[in-house]
Amino acid sequence: MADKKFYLTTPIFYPNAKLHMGHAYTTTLSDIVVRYHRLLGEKTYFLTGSDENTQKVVQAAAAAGEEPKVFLDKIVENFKTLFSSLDISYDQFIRTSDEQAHWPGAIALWNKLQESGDLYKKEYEGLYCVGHEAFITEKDLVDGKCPDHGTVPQYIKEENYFFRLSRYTEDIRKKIIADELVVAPATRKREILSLLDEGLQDVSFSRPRTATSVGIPVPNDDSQVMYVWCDALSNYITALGYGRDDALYQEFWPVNVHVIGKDILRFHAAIWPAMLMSAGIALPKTILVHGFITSGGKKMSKTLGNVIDPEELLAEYGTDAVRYYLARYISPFEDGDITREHCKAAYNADLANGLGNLAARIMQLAQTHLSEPVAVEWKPFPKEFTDAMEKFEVNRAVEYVWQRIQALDQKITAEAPFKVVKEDAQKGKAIITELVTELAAIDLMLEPLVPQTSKKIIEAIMANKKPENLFPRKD
Ligand code: ME8
Repeated sequence: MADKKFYLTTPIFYPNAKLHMGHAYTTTLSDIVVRYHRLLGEKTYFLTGSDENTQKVVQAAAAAGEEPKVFLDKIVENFKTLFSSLDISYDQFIRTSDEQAHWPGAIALWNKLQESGDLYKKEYEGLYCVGHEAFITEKDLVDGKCPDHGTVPQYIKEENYFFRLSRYTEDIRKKIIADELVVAPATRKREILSLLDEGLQDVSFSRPRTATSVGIPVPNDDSQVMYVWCDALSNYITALGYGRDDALYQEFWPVNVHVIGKDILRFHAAIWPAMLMSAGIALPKTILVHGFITSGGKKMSKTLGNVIDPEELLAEYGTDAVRYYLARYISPFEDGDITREHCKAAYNADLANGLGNLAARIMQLAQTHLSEPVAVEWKPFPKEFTDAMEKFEVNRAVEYVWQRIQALDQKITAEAPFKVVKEDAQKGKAIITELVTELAAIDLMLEPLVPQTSKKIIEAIMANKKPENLFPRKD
């Protein structure tokens, strides 16, 4: 097991604004999956980062009246602060503006596509949506605007390099059908297959330097810079040192899981595999596609006043409560909902009255009646837990852990060790020891989900002491 490796990535986020709940979800889900694999003893590598060579960012900096670099550094710092508040255990944060870490690999990959004859220059005319950082078609528009961003797209006529995506449609289809490239869940697999059934068109892979002030220069053609998605997708290998110093690349590629939201499925399950095939690089093993978070059934928006800011939520409830909510109440496969009311109710019921109360009850008994700490042994995870985690059904894994918490609560009530210990000290102590042992088994499953709480509980067990109030009730 020790030499088994596990490499997982999040999307790299646009640093044009602060991260919102959706980004917090992607990253927390990713962290839970990585922590689980780390606990199994696998060698893990966890990558996240920011997608910086984009017009969106330039526009946002201009709107803020700042130099792009100053603006970017501030936002990226803010991303990292949020990740630290969420206890995201990433190994590397890649920035695509990093000319040392990212650019050589992006250029090396471009050269590979070129060598395969998959890049050609063509005059192009079309509509560009800066919100999407992608060309869109007339039929995508509603009242002349992009329905996702509410903006009128730019009409563009220019020379671009095109990538022969069409050449790879059939090969990608076969790999996805055969689960050589797993697209999970099945609904997303069907979605991408139906897109592939229609056939893929070649895509623009560069923009004229005059059209955008940022971008990685196209090798041997000063007039062009790489299109942002071509540049961004390559981060998954450049971060490992592809085209530069490839020890990590050799060790960790192919990636085990790319975690993405449903909005960027086409880029990850069609364009990216085609680029890799063209370059003769192994494909990702799994693309895990989660849904979108809404609040009160609606997209969060300032106008509706239903925006829940992750920083605010963290300040109110703390790291583990936010992680818990996301893990349990947002399905990794479907759209999910979060409201302040539900957060509070879940906090009080599941954490304050549930886990917090259970740990306090048991450790109070242990501290009072046992003369020394219960020796805990590491036991393998139960099948119910591993099954759910291996399938990325994190919410189901959490439900299972909370069933065990409930069952343990019932055991205390049913066996009443606080009474038994008065009549038969030996018997009472044996029950308390069993309770502590079960609490320790539960605690190990809590580590990927609520790491700070898990640590506090195991420390309390080892010190044979009641922990501090883990989740004070909120009124
Ligand atoms: O697309 N609910 O970056 P981005 C859940 N830079 N998740 C959400 C969400 C929501 N409402 N909104 C966004 C980009 N996300 C590109 C990616 S990767 C090579 C380049 C999450 O900042 C979800 O994971 O717009 C989505 O895929 C990602 O944020 C998009 O972040």
